Amino acid sequence: MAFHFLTAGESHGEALTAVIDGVPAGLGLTEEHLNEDLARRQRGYGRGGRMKIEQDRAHISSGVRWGVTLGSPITLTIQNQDWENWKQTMAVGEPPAGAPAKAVTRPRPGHADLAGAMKYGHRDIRNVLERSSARETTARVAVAGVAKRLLGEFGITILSHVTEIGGVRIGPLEVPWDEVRSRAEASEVRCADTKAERAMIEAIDRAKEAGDTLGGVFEVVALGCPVGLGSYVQWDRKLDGRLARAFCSIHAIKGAEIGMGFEAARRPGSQVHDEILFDSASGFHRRSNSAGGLEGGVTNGQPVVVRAAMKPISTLRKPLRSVDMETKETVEAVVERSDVCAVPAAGVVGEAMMALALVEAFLEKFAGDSVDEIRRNYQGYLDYLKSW
Ligand code: EPS
Repeated sequence: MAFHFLTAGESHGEALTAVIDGVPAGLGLTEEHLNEDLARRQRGYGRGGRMKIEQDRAHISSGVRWGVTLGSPITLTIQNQDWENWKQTMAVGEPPAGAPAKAVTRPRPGHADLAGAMKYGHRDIRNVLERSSARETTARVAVAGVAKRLLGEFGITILSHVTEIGGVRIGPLEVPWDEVRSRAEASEVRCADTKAERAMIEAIDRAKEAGDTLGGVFEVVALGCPVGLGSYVQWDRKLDGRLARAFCSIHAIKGAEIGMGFEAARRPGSQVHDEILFDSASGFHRRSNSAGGLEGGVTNGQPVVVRAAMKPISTLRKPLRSVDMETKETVEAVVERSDVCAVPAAGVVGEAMMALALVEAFLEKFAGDSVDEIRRNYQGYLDYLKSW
C-alpha cells in the first residue's frame, strides 16, 4: 500500500490536520515521536512572534492502538494556540456581529497573495494567505515523524544543517555526518560551522534592524539507504526527480540540487563522477559522493544529499511597493507579523520532505501490510545483495 497523506488547516484557524494512509501495521508510534521534530521546527534564530505563542504538539486520533499502528489511516491534529485571538476573524459560521475584519487588499511581492486572489476570486487576501502560509509545514513535519519512525526501523536516519544565510556561507566541513548533526542541533541557526554561525546571526540582526528578511541554503542528508530505491525506467519513478519536487514544494524554496548539484555543470567528468571500488569486507563502494547517493534516479548506497535554496520571506517590515487590489493605487504591501529568517526551520521541513519521498520509494520496493512483512522482504533483499 502506498504511503500518502493530505494536510488541511488555516494558519490562524482552529487546527492543522493530516490524514495518512498506507502506514503498515505493527509500528511502535506515540505522539512523542512526532513532537520532538515539531519543537525543532519552531526553533531557530530569526523566528517571529508566532513561535512564542505556539507549542506545537500532535494529537493522534486514529490508526494507533496501545502505541502500535493498526494499518488503518492515521489522523493527526495540531491545535493552533493563536486561534483564541482569531476566533472572530476566522469564524467558520456567520461573520461575527459588529464590524467584520477589514479585508487585506495590499498584496506582498513574492507571496501567493495576488496570484492566489486572482485565481480563486478572493477580494480579501486573508483567504489566500491563511492557507499559503508556511504554518502548513507543521502538519508535514508531523506526518514525516511517522515516516521517520518507519525508516528508522530499517536503519535509515536523516539529518540537516544550514550551509548559507544571507550570503554568509560555511567553510568546508571535514567531519563525519554524526558530528555535523550534533553541531547543527546545538546551534541557534542549525549551522555546523561556528565561525559562519556567528556571522549568520549578525546578518540576521542587521536585516531585522533594517526591516528586511534573509534567505539561505540548507542541506539534508539521508544515511543508511540501501542500493535500489527509485528507478531509471520511467520519468516519474526517478528518485532524484521526486526529491526535487518534494523540496521545491516547501514554501519559499526556489531551487534544489543533489550531491555536487550545479557545481557539476562547471567541471569535466573526470572531476565529477565517483570511482567504483570493491573489497570483500564492504563490497562495492565509492571514492567520493558527488552524485549525492543517486545515479540514474536510483540510490547507490551512498548518503543521499539534497540542498535547497530558500528565498527571503516576503513579508517585509519595511514593505516594498505594491498596488491596492481595490483602489488600484500604489501602496506599500501589507505587513503581517512574520519571521526575519526561517532557514533553520526550513531545514527541519527539508528533513520531513526527504523522509516522505524516501518512505514512498522504500514501501514501493519492500511493500507489506505489516512491519514484519516489510522486514522479511527487506532482509531477503539484503541477503540477495550479499551475492554481489
Ligand atoms: C509560521 C507561522 C506564521 C508565520 C510564518 C510561518 O505565523 P503568523 O503568520 O501568525 O506570524 O510566522 O509564515 C510565513 C512566513 C508566511 O509567509 O506565511 C510557522 O508556523 O512556521
